[in-house]
Amino acid sequence: MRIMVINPNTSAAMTTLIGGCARAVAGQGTTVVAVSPSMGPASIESHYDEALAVPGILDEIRNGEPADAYVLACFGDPGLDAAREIARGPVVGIAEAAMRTATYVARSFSVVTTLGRTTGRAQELVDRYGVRAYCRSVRACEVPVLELETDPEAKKRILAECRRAVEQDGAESIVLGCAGMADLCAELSGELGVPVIDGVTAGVTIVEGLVRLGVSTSRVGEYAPPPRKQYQGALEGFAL
Ligand code: 5HY
Repeated sequence: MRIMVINPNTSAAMTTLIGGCARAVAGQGTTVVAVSPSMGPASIESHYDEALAVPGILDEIRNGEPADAYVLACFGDPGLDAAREIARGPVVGIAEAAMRTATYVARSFSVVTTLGRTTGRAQELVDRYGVRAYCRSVRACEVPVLELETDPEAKKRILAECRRAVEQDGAESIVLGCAGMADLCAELSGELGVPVIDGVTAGVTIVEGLVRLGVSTSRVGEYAPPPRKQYQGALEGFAL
């Protein structure tokens, strides 16, 4: 099977990191194609960024290489519902994947993400995915997304925030709140002594399972293909 992992921001280095982590967990016979849209924000750290990332995501799904399933590798799960309306196979966002996975291995989790201004979105997703009873807290390490790979203090700051979540908030597991943290799971888990879950790798294993089950997005009701219509201006090419 072929899984498309979409990094919705346009940072090539992050797409490479995400692709490597996704391939490390993909099963035999699974090809992972990690892509980034040709248009969109360099990183997604605000509602504005998130909104502007969605056309690029949808363009990749419509015009990119065909795939059996998709992972949206941005913790805000941007465009998830729209992607499900048009994608041929199942689509999972990394926040949903990581949060739900945490509930299989612990009675509680905390999210540790990048900037504090994105914690409201993470809280919204906790409610949307019905895991409020498990979520102890949403914390931010205040490391900007693109500095995760360049700031020598980044790992230390993420670990410190994870430790506060475990020791002060009672979190029995950690959900990493950025695709750029995907390579830190094992190291953080070893330091903290609790499960640390990243949505990129969780998302790949979930969609692999859905494809193996022969299960995909329902075409009835809310995720039915969108009604045909015209789109003007820069979005003219998005007519289905
Ligand atoms: C992400 N932003 O996973 C999110 C993280 C965040 O560019 N990739 C991004 O802070 O929402």
